[in-house]
Amino acid sequence: MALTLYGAARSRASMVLWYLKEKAIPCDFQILDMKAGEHRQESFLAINPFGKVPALVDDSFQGPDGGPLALAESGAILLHLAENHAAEFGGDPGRAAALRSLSQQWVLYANATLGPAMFQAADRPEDLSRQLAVLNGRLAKDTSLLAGAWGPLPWGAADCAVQSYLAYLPMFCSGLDLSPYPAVQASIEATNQRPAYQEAMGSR
Ligand SMILES: N[C@@H](CCC(=O)N[C@@H](CS)C(=O)NCC(=O)O)C(=O)O
Repeated sequence: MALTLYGAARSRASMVLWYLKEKAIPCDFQILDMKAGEHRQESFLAINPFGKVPALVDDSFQGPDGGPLALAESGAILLHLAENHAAEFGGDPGRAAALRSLSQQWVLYANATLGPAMFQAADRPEDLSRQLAVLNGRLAKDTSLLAGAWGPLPWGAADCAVQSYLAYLPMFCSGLDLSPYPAVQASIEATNQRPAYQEAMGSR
């Protein structure tokens, strides 16, 4: 079984790399030189025709062409790893199905709702403020987004996706006052202290 992750400097591949390191999943990390256009070369377009990173090749699964499974989109890659390499959704089938669905919800929320609100914060600051207020309430109750009736849960794909974006807040929205959201601030500080996060950020 071999996994290859394709990424680039300061790209969304860092999110996936962080997950792999937290879960100690072995993976070969290939850094593409985007300035030199390596993401537009035939060899990479065969893996992701959109020419974007991250992309993952997982030879423990067969893709539709009969070769190793090639996956694009950071969220899809995270959920694939959570399901098939980190066994995040094991145990009782009902609980596993709910955990899987909620993880999908948080990963899609991070990529489709939180990320865009951060990038559009200058034009629509109220959207980001509303989201941060909700996240602050959630994170004040528990640092794990899926915790609750199921008791304490290990850090997982849902946390990885949301915390990755939150950790970028001070950089992407440098003028934003985070003091109304102390639990979000604490989450960002905790992310920055995690050895696997530091390692992932250092090797991108
Ligand atoms: N929604 C995609 C976005 C992928 C994406 O836009 N990646 C950027 C780097 S962060 C990229 O490869 N850009 C190169 C290009 O668009 O040419 C994901 O989450 O993986």
